[in-house]
Order: sequence, then C-alpha cells, then structure tokens
Amino acid sequence: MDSPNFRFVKADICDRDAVYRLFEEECPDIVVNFAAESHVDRSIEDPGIFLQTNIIGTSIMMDACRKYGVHRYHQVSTDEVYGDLPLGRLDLLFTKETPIHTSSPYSSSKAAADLLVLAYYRTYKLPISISRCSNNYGPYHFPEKLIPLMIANALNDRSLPVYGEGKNVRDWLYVEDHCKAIDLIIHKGQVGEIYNVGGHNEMTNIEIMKLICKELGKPESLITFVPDRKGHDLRYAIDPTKIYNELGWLPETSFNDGIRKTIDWYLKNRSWWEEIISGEYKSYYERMYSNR
Ligand code: TDX
Repeated sequence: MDSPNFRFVKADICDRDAVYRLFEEECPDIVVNFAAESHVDRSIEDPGIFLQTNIIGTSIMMDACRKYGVHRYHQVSTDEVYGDLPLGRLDLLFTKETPIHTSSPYSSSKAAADLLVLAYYRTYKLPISISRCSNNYGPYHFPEKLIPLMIANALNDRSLPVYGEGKNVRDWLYVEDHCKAIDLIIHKGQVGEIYNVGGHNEMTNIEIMKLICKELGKPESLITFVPDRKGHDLRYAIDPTKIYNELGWLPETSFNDGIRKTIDWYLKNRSWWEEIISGEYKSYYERMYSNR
C-alpha cells in the first residue's frame, strides 16, 4: 500500500457512477475483479446481496471495461461453481469441462457471473479470462471462514464448531500462490479461457481443526460437533493440469508452512481480528451459531 503506483478507493462495484468515474481517472489496462460476497453461510441466511454484488456488480465492472477499452478483464471465480465431488473418490477432480452444478446461493451467484463473463466475451468480444480457485487461506482472511474462525476461537478458548461429522474435504491453497496464478493468467494466459487453480492439498475439516489445536497448544476438547450446513458440499478438488502445462504454475507454499505462517500472522495481528469480531460480526456469530 506504500507503493507510489498504488491507490486504494473504497467504493461499491454496484455503484455504476463511482466505477465509471474511477475508470475515467485511472484509465486501467487490466482489471481483476476480486470483489464478491463470498461466505456460503451468509448466502444461505440472505441471498439477495449475493445476487446484487456478484452478478450485477460483475456486469457493471464489465460495462466499464467495454466503455473505457480495457485490454483484459479477469474474473476471480471459485471451484464451487462445479458443485461437489463424492467423498472417497480420489480419482475424481474438477476440470474446466466439469459441468456447472451449484449448491448454495453463493455458488449460484458466482456461476451466474461466470456465464455473464463468457457472454460478454462472445457477444461484445470483451477480452476476458476466468480463474476458478480452491479454498484460500492466509493473512487477512475474514474470521467468518473456517481457518481464521478456528484460530480466533482457539486463541480465545472458545468452542470450535465443526459442521456435521467434520468429514467434508476442501483443497487448501495459500493466498499468495493464488495471487501468483492470477498474475500469470492476466499477463500470459489466453483470452476467453478458464483456468482451474488448486493445490492438490485435500484435507478434512476435522483434520484442519486438530492441526490448529496442536499448533496453538489448545486441547482438542474445544472441538464441538454442531448441526450441518444446509446443502453442504462434500468435497472440492481441482485438477490444475491446464495452468501447469500452459503457464508453468505450481503452488510454492506447503500446507505445513502456510498454516504456520497464517497462525503466526493471527498471533501478531490480534488487534485486526479482535476489532472485527467485536463489531457487526458479533451479532452475525450469535445468529449463525447460537441455534446450532
Ligand atoms: O464454523 C464452521 N464450521 C465448519 O465446519 C465454518 C465457518 C465452516 N465449516 C466447514 C464448512 C466447509 O466444509 O469448513 C469448510 C470450509 O468452510 P468455509 O471456510 O466457509 O469455506 P467454503 O464453504 O468451503 O467456501 C470457501 O471456498 C470457496 C469460500 O468461503 C468461498 O468464497 C470460496 O469460493
């Protein structure tokens, strides 16, 4: 944020005037849309804002790209657009050919956005690319998501709520590896293409929680089984062969190193997440977990 070529502007991607003003001021040549409502549980509670930000917001960003002649629009998407895979079938992975088959209002809104991006490519020849990534983790991860929530709760000696039996599997990728993949795609990837980004790093939720307890020296008795998420996807697993073959991308951070770096970051930046969990988040947490 200290770089001279960096500017932070806080605005809503659904605010067309604000977005157009910014494009006029900055004349960007590449736009990467990371902006999204991203938490599945919140989308189950209230889908509306997900449709607004993730679909309408994406269309406004692309309209701005068309109007101001942007050379590349990149959409940051998710492996959740493919739905889920069965547990215990390690031979099955998501590829770019896997049909879209969503489960939650969140993933449906992201899939709708992806289809809109492909429509802008075909209809208006907007030079687009899409990446679909597996679960990220790392610094600044909002403490509503599994890993930061469990770190924060464990540090406060609160219970660690695991949904169902904790056997659901996610494919974890360190956030910097995801950013490196996007950087490669926008500079060297093909226009009109979809790239799957994943780390071949599948773990069950309960394994993650036990690991966090171990790293923090907290007892596993903090882990509490709570009722399952509605429509809970069983397993995500990405086949990243295409991005490896075409662009030479491979994840560089092992899960052991990444989780240690992440835990260390949460230990050193307690004020960042404590401020979050004392605000609006507090009533969210009570709504989400008190009846479980
Ligand atoms: O309290 C919890 N207990 C629990 O067991 C929470 C918050 C989650 N879980 C489980 C649900 C999932 O199986 O942990 C797993 C991971 O949950 P999340 O962190 O909510 O992530 P997930 O639902 O897998 O979605 C994430 O990855 C794909 C991101 O939130 C999405 O934005 C991304 O597209």
